[in-house]
Amino acid sequence: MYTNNNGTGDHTIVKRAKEDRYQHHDYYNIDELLTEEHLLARDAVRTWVKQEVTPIIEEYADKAQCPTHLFKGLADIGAFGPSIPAEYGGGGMDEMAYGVIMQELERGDSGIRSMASVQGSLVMYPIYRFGSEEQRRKYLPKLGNGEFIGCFGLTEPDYGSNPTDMITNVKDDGDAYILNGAKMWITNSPVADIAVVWARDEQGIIRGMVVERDMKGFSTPEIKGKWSLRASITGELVFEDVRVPKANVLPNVQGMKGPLSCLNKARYGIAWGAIGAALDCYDSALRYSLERIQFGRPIGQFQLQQKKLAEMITEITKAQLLIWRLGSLANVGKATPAQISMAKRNNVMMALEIAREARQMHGGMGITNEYPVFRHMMNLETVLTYEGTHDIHLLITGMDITGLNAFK
Ligand code: TGC
Ligand code: FAD
Repeated sequence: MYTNNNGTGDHTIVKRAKEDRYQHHDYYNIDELLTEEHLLARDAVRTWVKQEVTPIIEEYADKAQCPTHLFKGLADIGAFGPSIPAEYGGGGMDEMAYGVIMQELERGDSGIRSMASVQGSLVMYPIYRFGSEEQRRKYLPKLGNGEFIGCFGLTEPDYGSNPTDMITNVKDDGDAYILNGAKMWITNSPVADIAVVWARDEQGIIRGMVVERDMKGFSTPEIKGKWSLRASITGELVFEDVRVPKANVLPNVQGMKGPLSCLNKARYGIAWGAIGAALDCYDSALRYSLERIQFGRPIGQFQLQQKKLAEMITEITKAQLLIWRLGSLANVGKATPAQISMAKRNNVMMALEIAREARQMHGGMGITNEYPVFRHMMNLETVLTYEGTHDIHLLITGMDITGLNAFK
């Protein structure tokens, strides 16, 4: 319920259902660069978001609850591992299809996109890429159809931007490893059935392993009090002498290139996803500017408001072109980690700045949950930080162009 704000002086209370009036915006005809398959995938996810996410997301964000019932729906629309082969529970599509799906999900909410990017890029992908055939057959179909929820444990309380120095460790114990340590800020951990965990062995080598929910000594306390990504559940992973069978260790990778390769996939998806959040903020601001009357005319008629809208669509279009090119490179296996960093950094900051401008354009209404912009803005503060902070991605670009490491 809200007070009519159309400037007519009619202050009757009208009911506004959580109707999703989002319209397609494609200023540079970028759809012409996508295939029929990409457009079908995108439109199917957009329809699902309008039906399943928009009507409930404000309430879940308000209560800081995760809509866990959506995991099954995400599986049904093919959001888990879109580019993993279908025989292993993925969608068998290309990287561009994966991207447009992430964009549409984040148009709904960054937390919903997070559910899908963790499951697909950070859990299914490492098992597919680095796992044994037995591990692939055991876990991937169940992750793909939403029967299992997964999480990814890299960050530790004292090692965020610098996971290479992690202290979580395993010790050899015959046919198992004994795992000790803790991971922090782990998306989905309190509801996860399995966790892909990265830990240091006795030789100092980083190894990946699948830890299952019922393993003794393994717990996943929830982290509460987040003002951002409120519809996404976040927790810790605590390991107290957890006996992990050696059969659960991913055999085909050692060292930091294991987890960092997974991050390439997820960062790529985030670079697409951020455009979705930006588009939703732009869409809402554009519509509001045409409906909101001040000084006897729609605020969209004032030059200052037009400047904001014109700059928003310009920045969105530049981000779309950047990601389309990155998607083309990813499809042929040529997208470099540094190129992915550039896109993640650029597109997330672009989206955050658009969310902040859109909030201003909505005036006081912009701080309420009548409109999606403040929720997107709060979410994007996390997106700017996770999967490598804004500054870390700048340093990755800096190192790539100079050859000099400014991290340490
Ligand atoms: P460095 O010495 O440069 O490299 C160590 C080894 O890793 C290789 N490598 C990569 N391999 C694949 N992809 C990449 N992007 C890679 N970057 C490095 C490298 O070639 C080397 O291999 P080898 O064989 O020679 O050993 O590593 P460093 O210790 O200097 O660290 C580099 C740095 C700072 C860039 C890296 O640590 C980093 O990216 N830090 C940021 C941490 C981060 O992004 N954490 C994300 C946690 S997961 C998360 O946030 C999920 S949120 C999910 C959601 O809800 O959506
Ligand atoms: P820090 O590394 O302590 O950084 C603090 C500040 O210092 C930042 O501004 C950073 O840019 C800056 N800084 C650090 N090093 C340098 C440097 N060398 N030069 C210049 N500046 C520097 N992790 C997972 O493993 N799995 C998950 O599923 C996951 N989900 C997350 C969900 C949420 C909601 C959040 C908030 C985080 C999640 N993370 C996850 C963790 C996330 O990846 C880390 O928060 C992020 O990598 C930053 O680490 P940090 O928070 O420890 O910050």
